[in-house]
Amino acid sequence: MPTSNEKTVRVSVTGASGQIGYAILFRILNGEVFGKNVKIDLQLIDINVDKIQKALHGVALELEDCAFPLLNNLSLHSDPHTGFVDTEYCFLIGAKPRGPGMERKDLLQANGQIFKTQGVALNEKASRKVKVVVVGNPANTNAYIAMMSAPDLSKDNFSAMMRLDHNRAVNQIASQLNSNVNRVSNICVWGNHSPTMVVDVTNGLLDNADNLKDVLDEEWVAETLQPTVAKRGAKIIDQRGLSSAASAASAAIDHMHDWVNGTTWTTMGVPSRGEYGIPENIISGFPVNCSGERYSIIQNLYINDVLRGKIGVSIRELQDEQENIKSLL
Ligand code: NAX
Repeated sequence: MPTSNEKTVRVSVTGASGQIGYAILFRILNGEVFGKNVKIDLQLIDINVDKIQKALHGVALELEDCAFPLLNNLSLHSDPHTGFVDTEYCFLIGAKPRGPGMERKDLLQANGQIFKTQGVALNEKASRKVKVVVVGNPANTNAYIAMMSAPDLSKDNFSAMMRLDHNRAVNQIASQLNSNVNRVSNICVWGNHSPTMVVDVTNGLLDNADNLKDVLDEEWVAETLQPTVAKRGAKIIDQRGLSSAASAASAAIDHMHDWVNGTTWTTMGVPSRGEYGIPENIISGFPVNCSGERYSIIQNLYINDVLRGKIGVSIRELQDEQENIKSLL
């Protein structure tokens, strides 16, 4: 029997009938983001194409068949203006895949239009405290477009998912040290969610005590860790024949969970206010702490010249992406 102080949150997920959608929805309703006592109004959005909407209905039937006690209400949408009504937590996963012969700039344009429409819809319909994580690629620039298209919402409401890169790096470090992932902390990933992203272990710790710099071989970090993380997505496509889905869903859950529940030292793609010389409004991976449902960029970290140069390359890539979609804004 519901009690009067039972909490309900409103959550929207785009691309809900895609592969990441299929991997994330069941975990959200199992309480893995908001906790086991928080009920969920779930608003699923996918495009207005018969086959896709039919698939979305199929997913909804399965969600119902799980008899999740936390599912308060389920609604299906093809229009973000209805799917984002009063939404408080928003997973923007849906995006167009890169088609044959399509260049990155064509993908930027095609997806830019989607994220512009969604930003406008969030501006009009979402809760003023909505937390948005953009997963659909190119995630950082899509998040930028959504943020710039929602001038009545705070820029703090928008983020891009860099957590898969972060989790991949943590796993590689832990396995190199023959340790559990829980023993590795204080690492981050700077820049774009693309092969230019930069893994930074400068402040990393093992067991909250030993500096990772002292226990990891510097050459391994530069020559193995960085390229392994950068090429991991391509390797998964090569082996599985499909892009990362369950691991991407897991990272999106970690991202939103930590934003909502608090954490120390993780990576989020968030808009720069000029931190570390990164130009304002560039959505870059930054090391953050989260508390009270807010993130804060960790300040005053030492970055050596080599890392600074690599981060610069990734930031320039983001600036080029912004230049490419300028006409949309
Ligand atoms: P799928 O192609 O399986 O699913 C995408 C879904 O989005 C489809 O159902 C499609 O109809 C829907 N969609 C397209 N346009 C939409 C719109 N305007 N509104 C609502 N829904 C729309 O892709 P999936 O494997 O689920 O990947 C989704 C996105 O995540 C892709 O852009 C992918 O590149 C990106 N990824 C991002 C990652 C990250 O770390 N940031 C990692 C994993 C993944 O590659």
